[in-house]
Amino acid sequence: MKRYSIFCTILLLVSLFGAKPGMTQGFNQNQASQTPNGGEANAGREKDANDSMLETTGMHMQPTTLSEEVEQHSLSGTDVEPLATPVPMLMTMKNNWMLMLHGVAFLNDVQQSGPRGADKLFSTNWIMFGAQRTLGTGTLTLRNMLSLEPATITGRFYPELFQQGETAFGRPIVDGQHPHNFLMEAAALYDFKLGEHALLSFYGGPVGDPALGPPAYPHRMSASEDPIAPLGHHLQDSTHIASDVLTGGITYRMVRLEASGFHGREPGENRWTIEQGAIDSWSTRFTMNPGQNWSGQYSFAHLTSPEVLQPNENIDRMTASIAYNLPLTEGNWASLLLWGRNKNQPSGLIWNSYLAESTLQFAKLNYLWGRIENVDRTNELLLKDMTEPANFVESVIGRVKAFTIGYDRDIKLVPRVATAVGGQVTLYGTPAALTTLYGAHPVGVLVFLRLRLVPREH
Ligand SMILES: [Cu+2]
Repeated sequence: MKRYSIFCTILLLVSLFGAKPGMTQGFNQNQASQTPNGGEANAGREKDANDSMLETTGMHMQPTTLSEEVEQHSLSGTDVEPLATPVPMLMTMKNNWMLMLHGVAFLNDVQQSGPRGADKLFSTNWIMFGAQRTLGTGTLTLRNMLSLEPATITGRFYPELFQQGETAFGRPIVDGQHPHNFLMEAAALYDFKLGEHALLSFYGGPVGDPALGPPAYPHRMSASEDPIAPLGHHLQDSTHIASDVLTGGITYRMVRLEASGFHGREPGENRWTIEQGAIDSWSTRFTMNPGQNWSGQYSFAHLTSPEVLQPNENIDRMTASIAYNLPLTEGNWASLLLWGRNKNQPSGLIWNSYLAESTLQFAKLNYLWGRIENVDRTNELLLKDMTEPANFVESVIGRVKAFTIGYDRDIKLVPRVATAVGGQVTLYGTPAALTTLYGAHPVGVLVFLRLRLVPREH
């Protein structure tokens, strides 16, 4: 525990110490390259790395190859998006460091209908500090991501009909989503160029995001305005906060292959602490980014004893996804198709989840989005407010459908903080086995205030 605390403290200090003074400069990703090793950016950096360099040179920063996208490390873990995806963040140069800061906070009020519906006011949020520089012949990146959700989501979960996964007060969470950990990520990354078209990458940290699935929902552009978790979270991208993660990857032209080792147990209920454990689980991911607008991945993981209530159970998780991003003159259009599947061992229980989501930003200040899900649920949903019986055998109870549509609009209040008010409606289709408990078509309505750090030009 002690060595991790030291590691995290150093990372936090490095990012905070450097990041704070420089952040008065706001840079748009479209106007400056954030890849220290990326061609012109590197030449410029070596010549004169002063605070205003990027602003004055106006270099192009949109990655043009998968290697450049990987090296930017603007998402969680080693995740990538289509090359044309904009990344809202503040960035600047300080000495030899490129400093990055991005984050988002939603203040949400949710109201749900039906016998199991609940209401709550809560906030979902995260902030990420990044620092990047050339080191030796490669690029070193340090990253620290924090969330205040352990404080802003009271009662250990927020209401979300049909959501399951993890525990609250020793019971399975039913119709709710747990908060993220205070320490979402503390990691160091090193990328080493192997010739013109190949990149060798290493990633590691006491808390990190192994190579599994697409970028987790809080970080991907196609879900940028939807504050709540997909119902398929625990079949798709829930490993984005894992302990003791090590990843190696090799990128060649438009393809990348990665392998990770990590501790398989999900974070415990105390979301303030850092956990640790043996590296007992692994994942592997194949990524392909053909052209500027597409990104696809296939990944497989073996999770050892992920759930505290079923310590003898392991999970094989498989995911595949295709993301598409099209920048528009006054906005952006980001979409994702995603399949995730769990196979519980030794029971052999197989459950699937399907997701389609899309977010359209138009006329600069407006966002329209939707998410469609079709997700297998288990009989854990029958255990609401109950302690799990000792002889409980999990089985699939039916497939839930969820359709979400939402809209928000930025209002100009504070420089560098995109402030929006908006809301979304989710219509659910209940499987036959659950209609008496939920009603056939319960509805969830959520209104929110959203704050996002953005460059000054916004
Ligand atoms: Cu999550």
